[in-house]
Amino acid sequence: MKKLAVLLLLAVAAVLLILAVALVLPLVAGGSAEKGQTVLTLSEVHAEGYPTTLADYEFARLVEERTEGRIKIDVYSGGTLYGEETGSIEALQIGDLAFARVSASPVASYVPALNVIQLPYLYRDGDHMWQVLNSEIGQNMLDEIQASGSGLVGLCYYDAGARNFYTKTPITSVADMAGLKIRLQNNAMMVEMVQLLGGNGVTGIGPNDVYSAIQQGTIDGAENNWPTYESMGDYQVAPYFLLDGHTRVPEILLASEAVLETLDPADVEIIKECAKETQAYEIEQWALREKSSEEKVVSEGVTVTELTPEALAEFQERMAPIYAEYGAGYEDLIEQIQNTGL
Ligand code: BDP
Repeated sequence: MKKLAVLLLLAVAAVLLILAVALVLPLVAGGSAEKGQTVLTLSEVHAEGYPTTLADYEFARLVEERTEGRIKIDVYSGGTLYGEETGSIEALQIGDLAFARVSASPVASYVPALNVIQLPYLYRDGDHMWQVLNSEIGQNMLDEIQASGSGLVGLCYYDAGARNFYTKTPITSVADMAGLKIRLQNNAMMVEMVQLLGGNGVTGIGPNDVYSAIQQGTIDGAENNWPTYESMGDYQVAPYFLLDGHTRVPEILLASEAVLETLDPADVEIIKECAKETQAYEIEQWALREKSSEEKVVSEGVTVTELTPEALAEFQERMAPIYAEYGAGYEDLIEQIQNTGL
């Protein structure tokens, strides 16, 4: 009788153990593991159909195909997992999330060297930026993300065009920026940029919340590219778009170092290779969307202001302290970037 009780107890313990393992496993690797398949999660702030979201799905498709189903990536778009990219970056660092497609701007808060490739008025145009990103400079920066000990792994860059200010009231010169509360990404250099122009930078508002912040008057405007301005609907509440192109900030597809360490190294190589392959696809989608978004907001009545060369020069001249502070120690690299393609 006693023996039977012990056996029963052992059986119950075994069942409990199996249950515990089954419950804990899904928490491993920022995703779940089922039938020999590891399911990983990717966070994206943009909506379905946006160029980066399309690239995320393409990345997921390639990874599942090339790992023969060993790795499946679930894409969560629209900021449903993390509305502010800082949240997703921190989740990657502790291995709570496997992938996030983010802007390089908030990543620079964790990897300061990244500020160098997004200095204000650094690139002549998009081609110039891509020549830099596709050169050793771009690869070194991507490598630096992991080498810095951030716990993040930079997989590839995507295009995000140029960022421009948009506001409730028109801006035609630096003087018009005085006192304006401008929403910015979580990056101290960008806050300083707006301060140098006479405005006040506001951080901590996710891109999906900019519309309501403008509507409620918490901020007077924000800055972004054509597709985000259009996609988030911000043009309806801030109909003045200033074509100053102050920054070109590439997007980055990030992975969690902690999560990658749980995977077979051969699969990590596949993941890296697939990410690189999606870059050209995103750039193609980007070009189409940049054009259609611009056309759409213009047809809906947005006022686009182009600066005269003199007015633009004033914006650029104000940036000298940023080059002195954030460019310190990178003088040669900045010169190399400026000379690329000349
Ligand atoms: C968009 C980027 C997105 C950023 C957003 C922002 O694609 O990754 O989150 O800007 O301003 O251009 O926060």
